[in-house]
Amino acid sequence: MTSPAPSSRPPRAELHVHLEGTLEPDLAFELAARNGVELPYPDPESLRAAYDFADLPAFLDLYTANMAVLRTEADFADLTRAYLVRAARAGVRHAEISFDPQAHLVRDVPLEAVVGGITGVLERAEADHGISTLLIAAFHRDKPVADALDVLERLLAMDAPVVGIGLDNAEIGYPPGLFADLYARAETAGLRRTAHAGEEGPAANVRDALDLLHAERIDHGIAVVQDPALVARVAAGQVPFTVCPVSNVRLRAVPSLAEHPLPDMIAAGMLVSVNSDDPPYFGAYVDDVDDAVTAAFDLSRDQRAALAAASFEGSFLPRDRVAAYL
Ligand code: ES4
Ligand code: ZN
Repeated sequence: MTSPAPSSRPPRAELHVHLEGTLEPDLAFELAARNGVELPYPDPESLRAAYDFADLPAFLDLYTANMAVLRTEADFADLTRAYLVRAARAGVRHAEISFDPQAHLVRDVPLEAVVGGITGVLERAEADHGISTLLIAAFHRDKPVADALDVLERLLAMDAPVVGIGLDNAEIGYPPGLFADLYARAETAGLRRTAHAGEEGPAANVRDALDLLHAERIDHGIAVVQDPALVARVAAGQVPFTVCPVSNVRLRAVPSLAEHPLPDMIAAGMLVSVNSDDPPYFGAYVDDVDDAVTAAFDLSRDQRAALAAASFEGSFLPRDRVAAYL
């Protein structure tokens, strides 16, 4: 897909993007060659052709397998830089990027290499790419909470520049309440809190993320529409929801964009932003997602401007920084 120059789009923030999910097939092959890692595909085109997913677990299998090419601090720096270059073209002025520390520790990649590679580039993101950034450490809900707590303590001990924590991976069978201790520790440490909930799981997971984890923001959360009382609550409280409509279609959480609950969430007065999730895997960076949503729901210029404003309003930036973007 081609994208017009950033000036033709309203400035926006991106609040829901997995750094490891921004790995383009070309870069995957470049890093594989550099690190002597064998990918089970002959070329980048064949890898991209495999990006056809039956559900979230099928996507997570390939997403996790491709991480084998990420080994050194330079790899994480290159990955981060490539995302920022493309995000700038999409009109992104502020990005809250999550990464999966556990996915690299299990492969014996040092936490220092992961954090060092990412933050070295993020420190220069404003000067080099015109994008302010915040980093979120996401934890795997299908792993024991003790693992997550251990990694969080390590991040705190090394004074890693993370603004907050998230919770990702397969949702079914791993309800939010399992991570109450992790979120309590993060809250005590002064970290911000988001969590994937109601992506493939029920509305109760959204409620539990709010009540049991004290999540300040919900990633996806599309199942909320199954519970009108909860919709009223999150609308009244202006809880930010970072929705990824193309991701939801590509992972078959919803049958089509036309049937996506985004318009209902907006109509209910919820604070909703539109995001990419894992752009190359789902064939859409956030400008492509904006275009797809605009076409599917025939959004007006005002509605698009409201979504762009909501992307900043739902951020973890201080209020004066948000105001400067609006
Ligand atoms: C993810 Cl789409 C999605 N859902 C849950 N966890 C994830 N990690 C990366 N992408
Ligand atoms: Zn996600």
